[in-house]
Amino acid sequence: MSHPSSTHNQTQHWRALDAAHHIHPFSDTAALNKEGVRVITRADGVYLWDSDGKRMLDGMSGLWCVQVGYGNKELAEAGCGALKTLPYYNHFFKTSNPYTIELAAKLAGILPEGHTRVLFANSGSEANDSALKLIRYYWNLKGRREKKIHLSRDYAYHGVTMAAASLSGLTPMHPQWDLPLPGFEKVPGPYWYGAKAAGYGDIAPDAFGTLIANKLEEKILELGPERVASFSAEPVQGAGGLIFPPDSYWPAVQKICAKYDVLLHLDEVITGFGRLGAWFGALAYGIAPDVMTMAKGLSSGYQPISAISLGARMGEAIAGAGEELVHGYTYSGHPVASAVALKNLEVMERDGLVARVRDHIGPYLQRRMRETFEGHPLVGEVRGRGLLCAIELVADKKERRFFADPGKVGTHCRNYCFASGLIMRAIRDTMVCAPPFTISEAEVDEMVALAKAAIDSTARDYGKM
Ligand code: PXG
Repeated sequence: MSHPSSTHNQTQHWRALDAAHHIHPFSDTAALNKEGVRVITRADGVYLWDSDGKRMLDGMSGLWCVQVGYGNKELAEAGCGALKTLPYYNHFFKTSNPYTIELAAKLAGILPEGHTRVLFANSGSEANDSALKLIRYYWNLKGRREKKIHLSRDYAYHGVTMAAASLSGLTPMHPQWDLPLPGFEKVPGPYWYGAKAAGYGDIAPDAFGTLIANKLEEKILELGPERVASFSAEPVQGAGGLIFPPDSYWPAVQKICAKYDVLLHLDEVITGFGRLGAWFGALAYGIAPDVMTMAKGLSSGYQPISAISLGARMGEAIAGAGEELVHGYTYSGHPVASAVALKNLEVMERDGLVARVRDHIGPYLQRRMRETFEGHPLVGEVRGRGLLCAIELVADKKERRFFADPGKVGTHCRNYCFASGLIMRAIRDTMVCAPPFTISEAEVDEMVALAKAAIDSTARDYGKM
């Protein structure tokens, strides 16, 4: 297969230009420039190649998004077709286009009940920002102008706009920007594995799920239900450490939101489009959200596109408001992105990729991970569902005690992964994977073997083996 360039000089050249002119997201620019970036030049299936020709197994689907795997020609052709036919037009001037119309209708067919209307944006952050505006608008339409507080959870990741970062519960995301904005409040998340370290004692998962849901109720009562507009949450927390709620959590949260008339906003940016073996986390956990946001897997990451879907009560109020909705982006429902997303959903449906995650490759990955790591001296817990899996590296397995300097051991392990050609995320000391839905059993075996070698080496370096 052709390759732009694999010479060492070419890599040096790109590194120098990147260091001189390009500031990277979530990176220490000075440190990165000293080290030099890895230049990714091509991808196919579950593999990436860098400019020196090194091959890597992408256990993260990019950033949790490449559901159909790399190199899908049908998606490429759908994008090319739209680029040639209608490279751009907008939806502002009483206009629409076939790609976006068909995509909206397709989404209405797979979304949870009542979610028949969607708006489009270009990223998960924008979708969440838009969702919060729509929540405010809904309450204003209802004459409940005092409902302005947005609740969300510790460890939540909702993106980086002023509002989405305010909604996020990862505290390092705030000080550089004087965030959160006023009116954003946090409640604890249902991180059962961390419960003991957080001082909750030896509590069973379901009891913990109920206890944490009750903290939401306490917070609503403390702030005054008449002031609380919404509760935002990821069905499974992703970038915060792959936190799966105990079974008791979501039913309790749903009841609390209904009881106090708090709109439930589900952020399905990671969990949407089959990651858990159901089209949405809402369906996997039986949640009925008022508003949902989605991105990433909507186009398998092939194009930047996101969507906000409205459940019946928000949809009817907003679509029937009888006045201009003063919101929208130049690229809302971009024809090329819409064409690619539409093809992506068609391919996922036709090839049964969600069922594959639910019935075959998801269970296979979960079984292989558990049998390989549950007895490992450095591993406290293996948790996962569908094609999401986390391996928690701990100082004391029996006591569920974390390492004193969170992130150090995880980064150490991630460096071993990278060196051996495996891409896994380290979130604090949790190793995380979310491979493409097209991954084969043999590729899962390869991923597990590389992860095992990296975790064994880490364990030896920390005197655990
Ligand atoms: N919500 C969730 C749940 C996400 O995971 C966003 C919103 C924001 O999406 P955009 O498209 O604005 O980036 C995300 C994004 C990581 C990582 O390191 C995760 C994300 C983005 C970047 C890095 O795990 N998630």
